Amino acid sequence: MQDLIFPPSFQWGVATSSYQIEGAVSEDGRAPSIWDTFSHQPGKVDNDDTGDVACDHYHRWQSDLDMIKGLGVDAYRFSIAWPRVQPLGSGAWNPLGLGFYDRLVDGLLERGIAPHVTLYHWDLPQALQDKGGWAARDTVQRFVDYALAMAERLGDRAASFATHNEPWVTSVLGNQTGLFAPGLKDPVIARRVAHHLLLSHGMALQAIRAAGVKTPLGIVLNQSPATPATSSAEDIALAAREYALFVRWFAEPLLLGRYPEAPDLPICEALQPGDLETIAQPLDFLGINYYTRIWSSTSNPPVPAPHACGTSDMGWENYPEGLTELLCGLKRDYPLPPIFITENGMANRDVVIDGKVDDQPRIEYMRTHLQAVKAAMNAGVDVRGFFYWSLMDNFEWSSGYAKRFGLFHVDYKTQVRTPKESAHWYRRLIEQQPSA
Ligand code: IFM
Repeated sequence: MQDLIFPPSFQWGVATSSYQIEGAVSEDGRAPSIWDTFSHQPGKVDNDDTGDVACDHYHRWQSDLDMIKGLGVDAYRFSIAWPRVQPLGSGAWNPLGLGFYDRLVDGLLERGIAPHVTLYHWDLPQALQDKGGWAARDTVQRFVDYALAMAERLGDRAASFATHNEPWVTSVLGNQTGLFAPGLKDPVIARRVAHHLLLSHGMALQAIRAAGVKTPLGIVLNQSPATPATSSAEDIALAAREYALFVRWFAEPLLLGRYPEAPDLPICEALQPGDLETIAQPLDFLGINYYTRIWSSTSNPPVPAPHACGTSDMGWENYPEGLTELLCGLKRDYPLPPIFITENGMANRDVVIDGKVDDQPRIEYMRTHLQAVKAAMNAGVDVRGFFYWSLMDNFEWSSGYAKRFGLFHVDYKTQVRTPKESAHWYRRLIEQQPSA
């Protein structure tokens, strides 16, 4: 592991999100989110799984925090379920929901773990979707009110606030392909949603800073480099377009205050004067979620990606070099704030045998991706931390519970958590880092 020694101040963490682990969807005043509605529609999620119980973290949070502490990590990234703290997305606050996150944050601090809070990881209150969801400009102000309230409540204890997790997913998978909640299939709505997400991020940062909250503020983007499958002009052009829609469409307004321009790129018709200046607020950090690369082939059938490092159970190519390529490309193209790798991990077909889960492919994935992070740091990219996705197996959105990303295996019948070999490996890796 000698090649995996990081600077003493580097933060080691694990990540989860509210709907994927909490369960208790109708307890203590929580109202439905778009994911409750979506997952209860037959055929939307594999096996018709829902987040009704998930990992039952809402009840088991204390032992889950002990489990996190046992890993020896410095930091835990989790999200707040908006419909738990403000059930209808506007108006009344729910003291029981607020109390849950107060206790979670205090419980982390008692265990010496830094709480990194994501404000929106896709569980929009259904009441707001009923009024147009993120396609409606009014939802922007609703989010700003919610974000400010959370920042004022937890800002004295949180290590950071990220406004949104992966706005590309909310916009494209939720509103263009319909694979995720709310399940719409309209590219114009999807672009409007993307713009409103970015605008709500900028306005939230303005409001939180104006209120005097000093906690570091940022946003989390899912990003991938795009590789042309061949050296043909068509494949090269496709890779450039896919990179523009996946990476530049979000990075450019945030970091340069403009949308990427090219004749074949769509325009954003929701854009109003002043929006871009609002979106481009200074960032204290940028979170990057990386899993795989985009492979761009115009052939029919497409030229297959090489898959030299194997494939995850999601069918995604393991391509660690892509993380170095991505980070170095971002540094080349944009003025970057400090970077955190807020998610990286793989789904594996994990089974418990004699109380053990021997997930060697995951260890290899982590080892090679951490090497890729180091290579980017050696090339001058300012990476401050790494959060493995995910702490434990959980509700993998439209794939349900079949896909397992966790360092801990979850038996959904008994809720027993079993550390996988990768959890032991991660703990040993963190143990051997120089102390801060
Ligand atoms: O589980 C998701 C997470 O919610 C967001 N980023 C990607 C993960 C794996 O698909």
